Amino acid sequence: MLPIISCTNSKKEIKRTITSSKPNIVIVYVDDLGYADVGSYGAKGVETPNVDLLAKNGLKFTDAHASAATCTPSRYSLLTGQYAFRNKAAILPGDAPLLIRPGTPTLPSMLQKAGYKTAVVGKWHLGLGNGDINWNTSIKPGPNDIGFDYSFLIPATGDRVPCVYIENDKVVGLDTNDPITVSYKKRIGNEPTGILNPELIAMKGDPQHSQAIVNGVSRIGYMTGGEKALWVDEEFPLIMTSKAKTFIEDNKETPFFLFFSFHDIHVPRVPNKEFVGKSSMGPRGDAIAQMDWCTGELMKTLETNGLSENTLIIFTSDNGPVLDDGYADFAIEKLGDHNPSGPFRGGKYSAYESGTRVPTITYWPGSINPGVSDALMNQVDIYASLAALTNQDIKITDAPDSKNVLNAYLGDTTIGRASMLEEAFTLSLREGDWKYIRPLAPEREIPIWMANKDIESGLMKTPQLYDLSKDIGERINLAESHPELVEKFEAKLQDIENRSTIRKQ
Ligand code: NG6
Ligand code: CA
Repeated sequence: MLPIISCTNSKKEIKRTITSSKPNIVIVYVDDLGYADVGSYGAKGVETPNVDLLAKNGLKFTDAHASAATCTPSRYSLLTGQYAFRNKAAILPGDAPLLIRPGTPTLPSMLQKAGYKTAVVGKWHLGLGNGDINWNTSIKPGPNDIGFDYSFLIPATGDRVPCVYIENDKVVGLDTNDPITVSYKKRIGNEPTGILNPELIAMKGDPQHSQAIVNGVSRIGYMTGGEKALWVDEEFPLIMTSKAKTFIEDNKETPFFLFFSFHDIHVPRVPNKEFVGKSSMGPRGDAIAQMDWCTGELMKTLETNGLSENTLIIFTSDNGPVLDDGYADFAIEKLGDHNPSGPFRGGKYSAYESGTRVPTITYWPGSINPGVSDALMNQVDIYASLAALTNQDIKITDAPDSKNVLNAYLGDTTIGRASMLEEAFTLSLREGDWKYIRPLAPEREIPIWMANKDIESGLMKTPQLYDLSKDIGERINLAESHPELVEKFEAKLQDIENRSTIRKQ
């Protein structure tokens, strides 16, 4: 039975049947893409025709959030339906153990039960193995042990070693006579580093990004060996789209779920020569153009295989925008009049809205009506919403923070969440248009590298309270004039932390 979606909103009653309860599902997950970094959300200085087409013919959200202002926590929430603080998820080094332990209910394992073939292609950054990884054997557990049938990974981030691809648990192209060793603690081997040999690198890194040099770019962490397996950053768009294409074509007869997880527009921004100069903003803008091209290639693959009308695409980002994130790539100098955060304050890392409020589009021709939705949305809900779409019962202990807001994703209601958490280096609560930012614990300080980079962290030693209905830019702190609201919202945050307000079934 196909679900009948019916709802009333202030404008009109919509009653219709979606075309399938088992559509293919593609999550296009861009890295560090800010709210206004694509044309349809207000970008200047770069064109994004493919993403704009998704927005024009799909549903464009204005208040949709990654669950955190950095990558690992957001991905953790997306894949587990749990807020990341429950597992103390924070940005991981490249040799961290797998954060989502085998046996944990996950979005892909839920979809496997629903009969889907599942894949992740692209950036992972959720750890691998059990600690003390041997990169020269099968690296387990990994994504294939928590619900993915196929995986092709950048294991951590583009700026962290090891700079090799991992396909289904194995380093691609590894010569066993040239084994890989990785260290995040001390220099290993005698290879040059960014600090010792600045003459070898074109794009200067900050001290953290000045360790191993791979493909002329210095990275975080040290590695030796694996010469033949090392990636070439400029090839990312071609390799990733080709892996995604193959997965789609191989599985077009069964429902499939593809988590297409971009490296772009994270640092180091080293776009393919086809995209160099495509924007007026230097590498950061060119990386946006490259991301748009890859998105277009994905859409083309679906079209040529006759899958467009039977595929739900969710396009979004893992956190807000950042300009200087470790390399001298002129992101600040060449910005022109582009504003990556749009009307919102802050950016990546920040507790202000731009930390988590990201461009989000759902696209499913024939099943989602084009439009704009102001519903309050959070990626932690994708799990329960897709479970509802695919008729999967999920236990109360599975995905405990995830709510079924499928009707909002499909555009049948403009009601999303009433309240939700935003995770940064502190926790914030959105309650409708109110935003409460918890003060930083007395013993904690704003990380020095953040302060040095002029990042508006949103961290303060005193509470902050904003009324976004009148103050979208979070400039007028109402905490002192509304102590009763501060108290109420702090109590609610603690309630969520103590799990007493998790999904009821
Ligand atoms: C930070 C890195 C930053 C980036 C980030 C992870 C420093 C000073 N900064 O620690 O460059 O790699 O981690 O980004 O090392 S994320 O999008 O994967 O969360
Ligand atoms: Ca990110």
